[in-house]
Amino acid sequence: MSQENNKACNHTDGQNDKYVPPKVWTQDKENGGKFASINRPTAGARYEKALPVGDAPLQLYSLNTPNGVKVNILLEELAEIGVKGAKYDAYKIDISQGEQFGSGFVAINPNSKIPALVDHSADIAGEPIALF
Ligand SMILES: N[C@@H](CCC(=O)N[C@@H](CS)C(=O)NCC(=O)O)C(=O)O
Repeated sequence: MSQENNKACNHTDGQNDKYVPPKVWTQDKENGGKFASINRPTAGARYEKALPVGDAPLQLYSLNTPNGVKVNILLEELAEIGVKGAKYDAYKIDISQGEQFGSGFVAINPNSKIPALVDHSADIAGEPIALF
């Protein structure tokens, strides 16, 4: 890694020096904005909801946001050049309705962010691999 890159990755360097996160997060005021208002200083599922699972090796849970479509674009490009292992089923996770906080989604991405993908063609200790 170059010295310049090393500096850019060093989070104790520069503007974040003075920030000390609290031991316990509390929400003392409402956030503004459509998406900021759904954020909380906690993580984890907010309600029980299993995710659908289809027959394709890859199961994609996402939405057509600029971040969300990137995985679809990659998988479509791979299909175009004949990569059989890139076959996928896609499911909509409507982040404006809080679907990223359902228990099934949180189990594959504790960050509650789309896109998330589960690879059923690979496994670690008998479990499919979740990527996010
Ligand atoms: N680099 C980010 C991009 C994902 C991201 O920010 N997704 C947004 C939508 S584009 C999201 O899921 N937001 C829902 C939320 O914050 O509750 C990640 O993968 O963690």
